[in-house]
Amino acid sequence: MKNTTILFTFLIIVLLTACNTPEPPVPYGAVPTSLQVKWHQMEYYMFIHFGPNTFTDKEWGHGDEDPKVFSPTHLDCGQWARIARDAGMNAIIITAKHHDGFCLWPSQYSTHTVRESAWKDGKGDILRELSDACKEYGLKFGVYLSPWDRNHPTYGSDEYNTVFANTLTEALSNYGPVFEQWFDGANGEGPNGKLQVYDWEVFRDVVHKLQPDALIFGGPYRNIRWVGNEQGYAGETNWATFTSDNSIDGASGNILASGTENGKEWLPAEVDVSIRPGWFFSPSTNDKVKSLGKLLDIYYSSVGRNGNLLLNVPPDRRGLIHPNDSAHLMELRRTLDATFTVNLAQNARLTSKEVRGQSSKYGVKKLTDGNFDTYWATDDGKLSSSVEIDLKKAQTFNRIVLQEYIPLGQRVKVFSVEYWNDGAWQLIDRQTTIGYKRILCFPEVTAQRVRVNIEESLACPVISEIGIYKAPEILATPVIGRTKQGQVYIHCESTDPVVYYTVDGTEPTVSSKRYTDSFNLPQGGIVQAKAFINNNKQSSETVREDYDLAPAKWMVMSSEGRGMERAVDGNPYSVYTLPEGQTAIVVNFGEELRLNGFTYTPVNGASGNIYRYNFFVSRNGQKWDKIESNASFDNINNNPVQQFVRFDQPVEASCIKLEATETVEPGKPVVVGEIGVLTK
Ligand code: FUL
Ligand code: CA
Repeated sequence: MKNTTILFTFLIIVLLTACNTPEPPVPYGAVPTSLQVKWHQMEYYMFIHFGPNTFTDKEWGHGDEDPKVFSPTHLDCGQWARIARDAGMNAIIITAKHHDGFCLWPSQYSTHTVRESAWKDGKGDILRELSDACKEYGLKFGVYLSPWDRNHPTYGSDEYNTVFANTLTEALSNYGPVFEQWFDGANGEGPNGKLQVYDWEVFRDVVHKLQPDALIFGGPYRNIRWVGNEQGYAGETNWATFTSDNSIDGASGNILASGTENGKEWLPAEVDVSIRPGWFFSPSTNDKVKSLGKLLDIYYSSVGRNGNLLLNVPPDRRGLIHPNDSAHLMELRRTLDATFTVNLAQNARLTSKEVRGQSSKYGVKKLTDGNFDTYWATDDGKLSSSVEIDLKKAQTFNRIVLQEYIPLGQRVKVFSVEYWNDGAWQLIDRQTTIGYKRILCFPEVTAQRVRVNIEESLACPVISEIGIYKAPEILATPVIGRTKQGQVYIHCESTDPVVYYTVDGTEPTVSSKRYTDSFNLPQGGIVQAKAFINNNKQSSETVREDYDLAPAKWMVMSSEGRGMERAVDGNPYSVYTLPEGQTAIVVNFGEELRLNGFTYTPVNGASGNIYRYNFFVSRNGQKWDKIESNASFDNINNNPVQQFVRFDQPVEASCIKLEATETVEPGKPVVVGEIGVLTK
């Protein structure tokens, strides 16, 4: 009797609790597969571009290179894997076959492989060595294969589709589990000049059959989308949902970067970018490995914007990752660790007016329990809500991390973050999407109370985690640029600095104008900028650009020669090389100007820089007056900086002509970074 009572009471309690716990929110819109959820959780992994191009200094090999050029002297995939692991990455994807058709394994279906190379007397297999190394270091393994093949004799015929399916079969059968199959979208001509129509259905079937757990990048049957650029940036708005038209190139970069709100498919963005200017190693880029500031900026613009970061680290000719690349990767790791180890919200007091069914199962405590699978949610139909975070004492922070519980879909459309200061809420930032992970970066704030507002959501918000962090701020020197139309941009290779600028020749301070957006300066002026971090306690040097009239309407008059517009596009780094035999460049202003002089911007290290010159002006383009005769840009060889030439007296002109009478190395084609005028 007693037992029955106990059982009965127990049952009642169970039933009551069950009734009190509301149902979880129903999924909204397109949702990820469980494989896609796992993929999101990978966040950051390594791309390896390696092959004959490593040795020939090419980005796209032609497929006619001697396979013997492939001859790494100290190849060690264990070194790559160890560096990837130490960098905090959790997978490696390798270019098993790039556009040159060279296979990094001894494929039976090609004669352009490691077997024909000088490496290990043709007995080596890089897919074997790398997949083994990945296992040893606990990394997942992924395969990049370019369907475009500039070597294979069958390319451009039906037969090639079978060859490629066989090639794919080899790569996916013999090296253990593959987490991602990467198909490159570039598609050009094969060795016989023919294009190929790919049989994507067959390729997809091979992947599904041999590696059912692999996600596909590229092609019409993809599960992951390209972000639309190779610079490392996802859109500030980035929906993982996407409505595709089934053609890879059909979507423009912007749509690929931002996804589609209410898109039909779950097709999250992967951000592929190289740590060097090119995808393959070149000795010429050893000093151009992206800086810590730039890498952090890329991290926050990819992982911090609901995308995965596939960072390319190309091994050198020894077959090892160069020390410059690994040093920058480790700096990045250390900075991220220093940033994200202590969550200031961990022991905070969280409150919200809206909790789904007032049930602790969906309560705000779930936001800081470190568990992605538990979440705070509101009642259905409640599409906006706030969470207040009391840090219990004033804390300094500059990063906020938010995560949506994406197995139920991506929902948040507008959100903002505020802090309590002097009796009022102050806005820190207002943004659009969150998705799997969103990291907001902002200058340091010191406050005890923070409020996260979900302002608009497609369905009731479902948030897994909130974190508040303090990142060490990284300083960078601003770079100033101006477009042909006269729009001035100031850019910093780091997320952290606040930039102040002046246009009146005075030194910028924290009371000067704060740079947020480009501004118009077509008539010119002196732009000076300075970057500040750590609440203005630390600053960069001041950088300065002296601008005269913007070349908005100007045209280079030349009967031939491609790229002549580069001499007057406002960009000193874009270069016009005059056609062989032509030594003069004529610029038409499209209006009459009163000139006090002109400027010539040479090209760093170029032998075609102008050393001696004649300079003419004209009011009609027919009759020319010579202003300077066989003058020289002294020391331009040793110090190729912008040259300023002032005339003895002002002249009226609608056209100017700069004629080189001698280049730095006589007889070389003349180069022009930019031509400008002095009107002030
Ligand atoms: C591009 C290729 O053409 C590049 O060479 C590189 O492999 C990059 C990842 O994809 O489409
Ligand atoms: Ca949680």
